[in-house]
Amino acid sequence: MKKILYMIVFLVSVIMLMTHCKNETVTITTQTAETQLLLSNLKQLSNKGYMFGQHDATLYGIGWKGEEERSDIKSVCGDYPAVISFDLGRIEKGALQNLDGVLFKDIRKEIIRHYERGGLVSISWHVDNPLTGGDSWDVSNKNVVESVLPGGANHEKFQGWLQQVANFMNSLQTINNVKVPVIFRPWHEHTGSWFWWGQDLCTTKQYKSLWEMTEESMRKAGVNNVLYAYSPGGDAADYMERYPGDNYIDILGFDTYQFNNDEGAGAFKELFQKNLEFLDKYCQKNNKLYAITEAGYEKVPNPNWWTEVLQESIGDYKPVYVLVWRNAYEQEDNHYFAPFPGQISEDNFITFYKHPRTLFLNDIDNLYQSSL
Ligand code: BMA
Repeated sequence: MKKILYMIVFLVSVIMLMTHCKNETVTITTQTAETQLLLSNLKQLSNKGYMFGQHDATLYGIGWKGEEERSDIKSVCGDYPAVISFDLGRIEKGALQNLDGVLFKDIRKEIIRHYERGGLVSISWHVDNPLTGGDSWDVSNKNVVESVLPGGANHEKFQGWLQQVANFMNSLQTINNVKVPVIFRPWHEHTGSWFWWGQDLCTTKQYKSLWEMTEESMRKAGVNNVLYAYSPGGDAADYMERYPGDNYIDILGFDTYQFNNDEGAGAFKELFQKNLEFLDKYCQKNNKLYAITEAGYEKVPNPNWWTEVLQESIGDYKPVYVLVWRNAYEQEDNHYFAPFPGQISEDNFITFYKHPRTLFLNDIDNLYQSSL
């Protein structure tokens, strides 16, 4: 009898040990050496100046698409933006191209190329609505976040969607099998209510759980080449309300655009200063980085916008980068945020480019080497 009891205790211990080890391998996936190096290099770089970036910069621009080694920024100032961002919207459904009609294989190629140039890559995710079948902007139902969390009707389905994102992150490998470190910036602009994960569409607890679940799923899928960025769209007053916590976030950002013609510049500057002041204090105290994850003035109708509005709004603060949104190639859309040859802010952009604190690709050393 005693023997049997010992046997049972032994077997239970072995099973517990195995389960424990299994969990360990799952949860203790640390970031790759390149990802850790990138983070420390970014911290040093923010003392030198702020990098300039643009979304989809090398994929298309005004009047062109899919040309190698081209970008509207480069056509204007002769240099690449130091940061390029890309969007994974529709990857969750296994689509071949994203919501802006760009093939994921081209996005992957451009990410690896920009890494090889030594520049920084950021990734956003305008994920479709898993409950209604609509897009990110479909806010017709307020239970979407709840439905993807553990216990929700769409939880399993959404785990599959997260797996698609993880597969893409894991596929970002050079020919030497180095995994390319990227910034991942999901669940952005949640302080507004225009995305299904926005302010009025879920509770604070649900929003935080969404982040926790996302990062946990990435880790379980072996994603170890990602730094996470948080980017509300509002102002500093409600900045921390839904902050997932320092354990989840590497870079604290914000998305702020100028609207309503030139009179909007005052409001833009004010919001910028308020956010930057708050972030500067918080990040110094907590050893974090901050960035302007999205900014811009559509069609840049102010010829001096770059120096008189953007640069002045940033002042002496130390964001690691400022990124403007895309220059859509369909000219008739008039949806662009950076200058291109002939655009009215072109000359002023060159002045902005030459300023010692604005960093373009040639101003930075390779962000993945320890020479910084
Ligand atoms: C928005 C617009 C849309 C685009 C989306 C994702 O701000 O540019 O046209 O589909 O970003 O890139």
